[in-house]
Amino acid sequence: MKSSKLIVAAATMAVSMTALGGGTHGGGHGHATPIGEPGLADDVSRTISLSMKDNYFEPEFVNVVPGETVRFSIHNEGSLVHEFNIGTPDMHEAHQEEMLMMVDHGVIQGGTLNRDMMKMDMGNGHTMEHDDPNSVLLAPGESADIIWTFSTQANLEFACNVPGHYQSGMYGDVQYESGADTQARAE
Ligand SMILES: [Cu+2]
Repeated sequence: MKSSKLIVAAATMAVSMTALGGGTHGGGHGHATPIGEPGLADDVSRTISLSMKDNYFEPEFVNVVPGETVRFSIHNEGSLVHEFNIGTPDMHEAHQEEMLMMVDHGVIQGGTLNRDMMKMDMGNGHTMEHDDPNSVLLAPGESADIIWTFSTQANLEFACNVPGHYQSGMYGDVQYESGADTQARAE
């Protein structure tokens, strides 16, 4: 994992193709992911509607209960491509390097998302397909649902990792409502 200082430097340089080879964004430690897991529609306790604007989310934070399964109904109401991604700040930072490559390759061009190009083999068996269950990439006017079961307390944010968007404030906190104070210190 790179330190947070490096992301700014990385944004100014070409990112090597190997950055795509990192595997799933959340699985870096080989243990049960702390961020939760994809949920089942039958378990959904409520729907949270989230709007994407240029460049911020509305609302700017969400409250969840540990173990709760939430349906996020996400709408891109901006004029740019935006991402919704549930993860830790470290995960978002790593993901921003991959997103930078998608811009470098023309997959994301302002308000245009080239889904065909996302499926192309980059020559190393990897694609720029954006199919992780904790994230979705939306062109202007598009909507999507993500059903997510939250684990116990973790330092989570929902964020847009399109280059520059996180830095301009396009992220929000996942706040745990109750019963989670015992683990609140877990970074
Ligand atoms: Cu964005």
